[in-house]
Amino acid sequence: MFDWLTEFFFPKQVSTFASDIDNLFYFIFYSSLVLFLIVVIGMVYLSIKYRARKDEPLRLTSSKDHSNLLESLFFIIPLILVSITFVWGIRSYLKMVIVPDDAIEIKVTGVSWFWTFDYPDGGQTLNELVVPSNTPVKLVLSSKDVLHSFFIPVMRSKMDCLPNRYNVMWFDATKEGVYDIFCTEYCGTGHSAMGAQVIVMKPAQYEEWASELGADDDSIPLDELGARLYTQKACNTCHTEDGSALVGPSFLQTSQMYEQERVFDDGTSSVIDDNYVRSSILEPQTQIVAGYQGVMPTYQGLLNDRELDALIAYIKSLDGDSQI
Ligand code: HEC
Ligand SMILES: [Cu+2]
Repeated sequence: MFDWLTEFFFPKQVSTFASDIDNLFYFIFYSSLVLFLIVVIGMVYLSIKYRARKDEPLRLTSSKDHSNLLESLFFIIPLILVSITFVWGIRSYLKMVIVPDDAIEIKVTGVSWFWTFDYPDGGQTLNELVVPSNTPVKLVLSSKDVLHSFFIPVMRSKMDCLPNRYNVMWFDATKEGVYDIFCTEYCGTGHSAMGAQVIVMKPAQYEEWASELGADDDSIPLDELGARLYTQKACNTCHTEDGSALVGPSFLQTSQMYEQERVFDDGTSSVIDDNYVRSSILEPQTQIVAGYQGVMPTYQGLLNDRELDALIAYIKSLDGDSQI
């Protein structure tokens, strides 16, 4: 009913503790606003009332310059406000850090510049976190390279991702839907592209989705599987299909330049063929295309052989004449 009011400052509230956190913010904000108005309006009023007037003699301040009542109030009111904030704050904080025992556990890994999610029953997604609604979900976060930070605004939930150690956060989503995820730790040129989405499904729907996730893609033709991997594995955050260069060269260009020389930033060159594409995916740092930066992450361990074949077939199919 008051959605417009709560969404004025904050995005939708989708987790169990979101409203608590927002309400604490409103409490601090509005009590500060009230105190601000009392002080400022009082000050303006008194300075007008007691301003110096030309034709009036100087009025001396009353000798009653001290009030125990007023001074106690000045002390007690802020003390009450600060105590409420403290107790409320620590209770909300504990709710956010104590993970319920029955939470399902999903592993989140930040990689420059995408996210991978590993599910309890096997299977992995990229840049798409799928969770059941009304179920506690525990996320175990880490990073493959630099510092990242995982933030789901609608859940009011955020945690740093560090290489070589695990951090934990959790939430219980109350509404089905698709919501944004951001990286909130500046992590290099691709930082702003490091967005993902959380898809909240009904628990039954999630079960079905999770059981299909592990299922193999053997029946799909290679180039179609490749096209799917292009978005699933986040190649599309840095490569396009339409010829325009993004962080990396367009796959259309790679496709059109098949059997031609690719020049690297150290002056060497190599013919673009299947082996070149494969090693570009698995060992991107060994040959850096001239004019680009060596920022592509390695996909070693993230793609199996069929998936590599699929990506190669897909890239080749882009220039129209299919050479598979
Ligand atoms: C973070 C950005 C980024 C992501 C994600 C990324 N790449 Fe790259 N890629 C680059 C950059 C930059 C280059 C050029 C520099 C180099 O050669 O390493 C490149 C180069 C390549 C090349 C060589 C292209 C040519 O024409 O010489 C291939 C092939 C390639 N990437 C495939 C992929 C595939 C397949 C994926 C997804 C599985 C992917 N890349 C994901 C940034 C990225
Ligand atoms: Cu990041």
